Amino acid sequence: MPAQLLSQPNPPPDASQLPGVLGVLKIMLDLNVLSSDELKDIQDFRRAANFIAAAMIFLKDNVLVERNITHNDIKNRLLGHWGTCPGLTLIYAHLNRLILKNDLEALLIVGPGHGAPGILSCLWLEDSLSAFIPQYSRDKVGLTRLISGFSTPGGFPSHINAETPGSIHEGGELGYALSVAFGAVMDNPNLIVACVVGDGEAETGPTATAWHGYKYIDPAESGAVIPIVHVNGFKISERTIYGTMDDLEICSLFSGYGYQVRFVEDLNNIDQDMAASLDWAFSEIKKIQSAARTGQPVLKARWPVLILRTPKGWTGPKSIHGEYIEGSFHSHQVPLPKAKVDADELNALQAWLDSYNISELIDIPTGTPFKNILRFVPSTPEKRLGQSNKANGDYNTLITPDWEPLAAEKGTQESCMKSIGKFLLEVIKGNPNTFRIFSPDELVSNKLDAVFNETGRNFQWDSAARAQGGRVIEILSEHTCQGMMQGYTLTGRTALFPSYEAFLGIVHTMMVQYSKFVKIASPGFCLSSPTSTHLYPQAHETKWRKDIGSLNYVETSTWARQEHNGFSHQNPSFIGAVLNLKPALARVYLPPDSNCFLSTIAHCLRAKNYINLMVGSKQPTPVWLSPKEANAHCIAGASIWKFASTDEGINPDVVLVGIGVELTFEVIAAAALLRKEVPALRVRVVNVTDLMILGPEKSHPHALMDSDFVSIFTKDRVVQFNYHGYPNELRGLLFGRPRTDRMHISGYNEEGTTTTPFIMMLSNGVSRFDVAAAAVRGGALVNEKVAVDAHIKIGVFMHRAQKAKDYAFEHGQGWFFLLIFVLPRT
Ligand SMILES: Cc1ncc(C[n+]2csc(CCOP(=O)(O)OP(=O)(O)O)c2C)c(N)n1
Ligand SMILES: *[C@@H]1O[C@H](CO)[C@@H](O)[C@H](O)[C@H]1NC(C)=O
Ligand SMILES: *[C@@H]1O[C@H](CO)[C@@H](O)[C@H](O)[C@H]1NC(C)=O
Ligand SMILES: *[C@@H]1O[C@H](CO)[C@@H](O)[C@H](O)[C@H]1NC(C)=O
Ligand SMILES: CC(=O)N[C@H]1CO[C@H](CO)[C@@H](O)[C@@H]1O
Repeated sequence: MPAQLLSQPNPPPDASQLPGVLGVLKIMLDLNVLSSDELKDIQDFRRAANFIAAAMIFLKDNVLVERNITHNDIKNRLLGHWGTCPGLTLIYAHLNRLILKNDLEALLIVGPGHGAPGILSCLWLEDSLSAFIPQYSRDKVGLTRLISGFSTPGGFPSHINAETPGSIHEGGELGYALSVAFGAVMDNPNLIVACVVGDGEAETGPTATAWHGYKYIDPAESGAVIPIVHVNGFKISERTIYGTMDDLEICSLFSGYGYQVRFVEDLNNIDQDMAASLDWAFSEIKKIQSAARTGQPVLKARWPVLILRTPKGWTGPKSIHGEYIEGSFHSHQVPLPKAKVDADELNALQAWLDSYNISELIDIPTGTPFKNILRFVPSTPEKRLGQSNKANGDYNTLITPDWEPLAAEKGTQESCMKSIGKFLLEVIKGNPNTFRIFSPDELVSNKLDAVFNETGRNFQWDSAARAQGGRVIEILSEHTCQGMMQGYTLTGRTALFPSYEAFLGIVHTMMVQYSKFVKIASPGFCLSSPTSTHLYPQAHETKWRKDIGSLNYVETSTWARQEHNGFSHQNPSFIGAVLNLKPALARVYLPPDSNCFLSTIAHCLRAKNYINLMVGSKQPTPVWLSPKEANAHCIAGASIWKFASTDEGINPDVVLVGIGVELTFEVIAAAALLRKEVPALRVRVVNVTDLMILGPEKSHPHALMDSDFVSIFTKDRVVQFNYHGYPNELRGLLFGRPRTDRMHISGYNEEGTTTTPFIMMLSNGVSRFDVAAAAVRGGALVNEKVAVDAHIKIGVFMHRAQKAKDYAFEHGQGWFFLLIFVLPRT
């Protein structure tokens, strides 16, 4: 059956031309793209790669099958995924040809990352493993290590990860390969990223939305993705949706997404088919790119997509014990799981491995591949998929502007988001090709739109926005924003993901997967905290990976100001997600005012290899600190706010701690109330901007020494925390600090509705009245003067709270920031 080309080709490079009506046309292809020598050599490469991949799953000894295999040669635990490997080696072999032919700069992103053996075998063949990990030399010793060590302690794991040279994607949780690929090509005009999407993976929500990625790729400024859907028909044990779709269905679906679809499926001629298809895909890309690069961009350009149909577990055993293996889900993992004990399975394995005739491909005595099979391996190491600089260390240092000129005046009110919007505008000006913002349609809502003074949205299907180099991608898919940010960051650039607080949890597990990659990858961790000489467990496990920028999140539109959206928009749980990461990577900041936020974001965008979460308000809130004070405060992570404390905080009866903008505001308001109503009470107000300082000594590089902790929070006084997030998170952090029995934590308590901001504070027990009452209770334990009429004062505060509630119900509005705001000038 000849290969088919379905759906209409790209319109000629004429900006005025719209794509025609959907049609299906079949074009007979020239299936003599490869000469007979080339065909043999590319088939031999695949055959060698498939042998090595299969051997990796089974053999601990006799790895080149120099004698008949015995049960003793079989690994004790058989781990790995065979089914996807033959498809991956086919793609790899042909990408090499495409790279060599066109002198490309290319990366491969493998959605079915469980196919690690298929990729590792190709990396060994092209000698990219030993370039980073010398023990995997391209000889018998190295090959023996690779095969026998795979999936055993100390060897390569069974999923693609940061240890895999050339990889920029943690290959465990499926669904993200495509969005990562789109992020990687942005602002990399010469880069081609081939992206394999499994047909199981293609069923995921994140992949479904990522198909739209091209609508955000400007072919003049960015490179291109070649998506390859690997339709092998099965997932772990069920058929795939794509496997049951016929040509017209698949073609209609992808045409609707905006692609030109081409099937690669002629099993008798798969190499000619694949070679011709990749040539075609690349030539279509070139057409689109050269049109855009000569000032004639194609509106709604139709980019290529390949649909690769090969049997799952192709070239593996056909069947065993009466069950099909090749072409069925039985080949997904280990096709002969009892090979260690079952004679039939052992014989089947022998026959399977023999079928590759490995002695024709590798010189058995030395373990080196014969030259012909390496014909298409690029001779320049950096051109090999395993050694591209794009995957490893082309880090562009971000130029961060001074934020002090943008600072608000102490004593005024300013929105944290408006302030950092102005800062981001400067960042964009200073870094026109190495910084992007990925946002789920919330940039204006989050009050970050100052950036639009300099830049725009980069939406190629919007004729008003396209081809203008916009630095902002606004797609209403948190998954796609996250994936693009990952791809962009891991190829050496810097990105920011601002989001509503409530919805960042959508990418929780994606962020965790990414952090696993960074944990294994990053060399740059500071190993000791500034306050201790203790060394932290080394996070950096891959010595050869270089620095990358941090992943930067800004959470705003927080639960504290959801008076219009209400309960559905209240969910600070992403903080906890970041807190649970490896401490060396995780950074959570809740800057109390806009100057502190500026200082924080400037730091985060400069910092490398972290996951930074910054939480703040978009509403105008008091500016407590001058730029100089803000800097000092942010460096310290927490400090005693003398102006809000009694006697500058000396010798307190009670310590009140604010964490988060609104919650700190309530603490300061409580302190002012107490000064007036309970003058005998000695109050210390503490601001915490960096959550990580709270954890027990040595638990985190930022964690305070116990002695410093005590000097801020005292040895024995009641400490009342007013915390933005879920109280349990703070409890978890504080566990292990001296005398936690005196610490009380109020925080978001799952109470909310469409109401006033102040009622939101009241219903979660974090209002100034709650804080003031708690302060009196705590202070009464050590201060007789406070103790005598404590219950009366507490009654007054609770009464005032009720009055505030009544007022809001009567008037339909509250007085959030009206009440008291007298900032002493210092
Ligand atoms: C999000 C997610 N859900 C479930 C799994 C478990 N899982 C691992 S492999 C797999 C099937 C993958 O099928 P496909 O993408 O077609 O890959 P291939 O057939 O090429 O192995 C599943 C469901 C996973 N890794 N990630
Ligand atoms: C290896 O096994 C095959 C059958 O699988 C058998 O024909 C052959 O004789 C065996 N060779 C040796 C050296 O035992
Ligand atoms: C392996 O060698 C045998 C015997 O020479 C031959 O029949 C078979 O086709 C070869 N297999 C491959 C995949 O080249
Ligand atoms: C944006 O541009 C407008 C009009 O040119 C100007 O008034 C405003 O100050 C600018 N804002 C920033 C943050 O530069
Ligand atoms: C106003 C005030 O007290 N600010 C303090 C916040 O923390 C920093 C760092 O410790 C101090 O330098 C500031 O004085």
